[in-house]
Amino acid sequence: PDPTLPLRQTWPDDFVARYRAAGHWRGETFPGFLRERATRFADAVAVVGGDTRWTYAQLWAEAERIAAGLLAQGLVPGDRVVVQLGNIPEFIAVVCALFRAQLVPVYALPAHRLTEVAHFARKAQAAAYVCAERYEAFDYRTLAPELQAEVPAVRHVFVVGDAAEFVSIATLDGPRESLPGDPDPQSVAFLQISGGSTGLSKLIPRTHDDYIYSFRASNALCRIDADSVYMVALPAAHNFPMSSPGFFGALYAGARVVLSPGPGPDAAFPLIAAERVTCVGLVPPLALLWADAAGKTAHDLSSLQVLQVGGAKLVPEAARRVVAGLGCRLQQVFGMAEGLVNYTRLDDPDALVLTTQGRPISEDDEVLIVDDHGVPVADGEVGHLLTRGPYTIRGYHNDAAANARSFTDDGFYRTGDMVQRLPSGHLIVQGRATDHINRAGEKISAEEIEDHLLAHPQVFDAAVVSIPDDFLGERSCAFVIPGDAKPRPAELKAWVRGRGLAAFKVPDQVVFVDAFGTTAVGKISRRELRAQLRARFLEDQ
Ligand code: J2J
Repeated sequence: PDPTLPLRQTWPDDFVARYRAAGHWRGETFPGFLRERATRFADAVAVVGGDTRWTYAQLWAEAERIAAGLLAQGLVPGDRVVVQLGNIPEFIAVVCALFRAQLVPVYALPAHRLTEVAHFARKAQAAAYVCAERYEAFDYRTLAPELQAEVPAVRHVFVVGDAAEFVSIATLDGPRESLPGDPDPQSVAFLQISGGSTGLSKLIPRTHDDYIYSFRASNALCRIDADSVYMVALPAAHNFPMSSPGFFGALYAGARVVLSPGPGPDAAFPLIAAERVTCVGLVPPLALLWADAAGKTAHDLSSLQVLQVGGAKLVPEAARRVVAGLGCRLQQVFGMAEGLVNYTRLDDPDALVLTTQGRPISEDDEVLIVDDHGVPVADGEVGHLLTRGPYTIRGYHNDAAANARSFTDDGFYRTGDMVQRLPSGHLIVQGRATDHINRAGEKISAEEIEDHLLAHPQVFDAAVVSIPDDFLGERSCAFVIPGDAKPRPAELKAWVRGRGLAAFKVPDQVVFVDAFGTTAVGKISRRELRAQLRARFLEDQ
């Protein structure tokens, strides 16, 4: 028996009572609402991707088949399952199946590789791994046995496509009587992956009650209803296209979900025209690409009503270009997988939409903006954003050290973001207090990459910093003090890649220095060191 089960989030009783009384938490569960929609919207198209079009009834039938099959294979409710699938309909079917069987998905991105997937599996003590035969030219069936060798808890591997020696998702089946009833709404539905600002990614436990509230409320703010067509253009495992309002919001509303095989205009525009897509979420660099391409395309994009941009800061000038290029309503989204999501409202004045990152979803989202000592700053001043609320976690899964760092004693999550609040409640993101690189919305921990560089025999010391980048917003730059022999930059990049990491974590640039030559007296923090290196580098440009 696993002492961490059943996984529950730990909001204090008085908060639980408050969130219920306010109607935020309604006791809904994933299998509960999906079953209901399968009846209410039985013949409406739920999911479109590749050659597949599933109605709500078909999606639910697929989910039940896979759910029963997973239990027949020996998984038991409560088991964690690492899911690494791209933007394919099976991603949604598998996740719905896991909910139906009371199995707990742990979401990996397609870009993740052995080191990362093994870390998630170990942290979650996952019993199974679900992957695609291949996605974007990578064969995940080569990763699976390596994962099992590193994390023996992973006893099962299930594959979408040609399963080779593993079990195919397509052939799974089992008695429907074996399926459990609906779960406790306050139990953990899945584990999401954190951006990982310090060291390795943490696992984020989200409950049925809290997550469903976040996308139900998002639907109202993004005007998603049964007539909407929501496109997933970013990787579907990201919290943004999953829940803000994301494909779950769309499924909750009885809308249609369209999975774009890639985030660029080439893949997305024909699908927008064919499916009459009404809403899509993008990161800033993509939004700019789309805005430029929209003027030149022959595809009809006139169905688009709302273009959401989030994941990284959209500066006002870029926001203007996006609006001019696409001509639909812009919605800025400032969210985090740990919870709090801010939206500009669709009827906000243009000035707010262009210059702010929106305001919280809920009147019960508590926002504190404090100085370095934890004292609230004066109105309008920039400070650290702390938050607590009906869909913000109170702690990471299985990580006491991170919890001590990332949460205050009274349960506020330290977001690491520096913000300023306007009298209207809208927030402007002004920077951050943690050392990660926000590379076009993908968060990279400086510390994690430094550790991998330091493992190279010819690296004496390394500091990884974010550098402003015209296209990506930020790129990563590794400052390296070489050992006796100086490796080539390409060699160090290949080294990081070879450590089993996602390609987006490979430093974009490597700069060799003789010393970190700090002017400060005595010891300085890594954070100050990174700041000095960044400043020196930018001065030299
Ligand atoms: C500046 N920084 C932003 C924005 C996120 C919706 C939208 C995004 C995410 C997400 C999400 C930003 N301007 N508009 O989960 O549901 C940075 C902040 C934040 C971190 C969280 C959602 N939008 N950010 O990006 O967990 O630094 O979630 O704390 O990946 O991204 O990253 P992540």
